[in-house]
Amino acid sequence: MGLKHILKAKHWLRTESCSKVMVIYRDLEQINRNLIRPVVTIGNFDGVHRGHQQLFQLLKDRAQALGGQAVVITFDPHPIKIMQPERQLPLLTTTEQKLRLLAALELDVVIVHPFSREFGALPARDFVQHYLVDRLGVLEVIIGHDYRFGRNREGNINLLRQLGAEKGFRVRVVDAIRIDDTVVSSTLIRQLIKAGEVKRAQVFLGRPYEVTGEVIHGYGRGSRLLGYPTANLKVDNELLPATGIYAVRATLAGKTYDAVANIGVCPTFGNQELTLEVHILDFQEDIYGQRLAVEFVARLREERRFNDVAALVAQIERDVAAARQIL
Ligand code: RBF
Ligand code: MG
Repeated sequence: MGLKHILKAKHWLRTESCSKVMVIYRDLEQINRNLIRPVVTIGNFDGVHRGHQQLFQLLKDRAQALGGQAVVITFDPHPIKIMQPERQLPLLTTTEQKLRLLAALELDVVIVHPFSREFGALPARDFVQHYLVDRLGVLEVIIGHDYRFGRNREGNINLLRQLGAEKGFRVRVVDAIRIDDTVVSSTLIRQLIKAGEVKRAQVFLGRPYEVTGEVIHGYGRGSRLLGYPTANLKVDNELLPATGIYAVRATLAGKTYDAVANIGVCPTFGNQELTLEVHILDFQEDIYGQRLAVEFVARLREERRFNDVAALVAQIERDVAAARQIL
């Protein structure tokens, strides 16, 4: 099921294990006291990294303790894209990836609210009253220590606690987590991916960085000239790792394969545009038009210009051997 479809209205996304179904709402206005004793968190959760994962675990624990539902409110587009469009903020996850990750974590309800200038201008108090209290009937809010909300980012933990005392919900604040003495943040992970440090990024993400896309027609040199056919991707994500050659895992129609990927301009041939190409090991099928997910496991080397095709082919052979070792 494609996400455009998922996002149209209320929908259900099954978790990997199929034991549980997560309900997705497309708008806070769709909620009208229909949630069960909701324990709620609010945020962008770009990357659904290990800090977010820990917060979601607490959310689930509290929901279970209170006999209620674990509810995530998030936004699409990301508020920064609307409020500060001049700021470059390549996101780690598409909304579809975010929803799949949240479903895999077995959350009960996700509300993906469409963020607009109008919504961003809502006073923090009104957001709490109209949505959290009136529509959701929130029991408890769990929130990151630095979370800000409402007009001019005026809402913070203190205001939320104060409103909670007035209106009868509890507030729990979660601190950033540290791994290897480093505070886990989406910003840090973006920097690592940009630098090609996919292994380090994986430590903070809790899984390899993944991009998705559709297989489109490339130059056709891969199979004809080199004997290494590549699937060229029309990438959904805003952020690609640094140019270079990577050992990756490619998932196609639910099946995962070892593969090598090249991100770059193919200086040997001088392409006009940056491409992501994936050569799936021991695989010959025609997959044009299909969707592919690519997980970056390790960076093998820089992209280089070779003087002749034979030298490039010899190097690709070594890349494939290196990828087999790693994967
Ligand atoms: N092209 C380059 O110009 N320089 C490279 O270093 C390079 N490394 C590659 C490594 C692998 C594992 C693969 C699959 C491709 C690589 N290519 C490289 C891209 C190659 O030129 C491209 O697949 C064909 O031109 C078809 O588009
Ligand atoms: Mg190709």
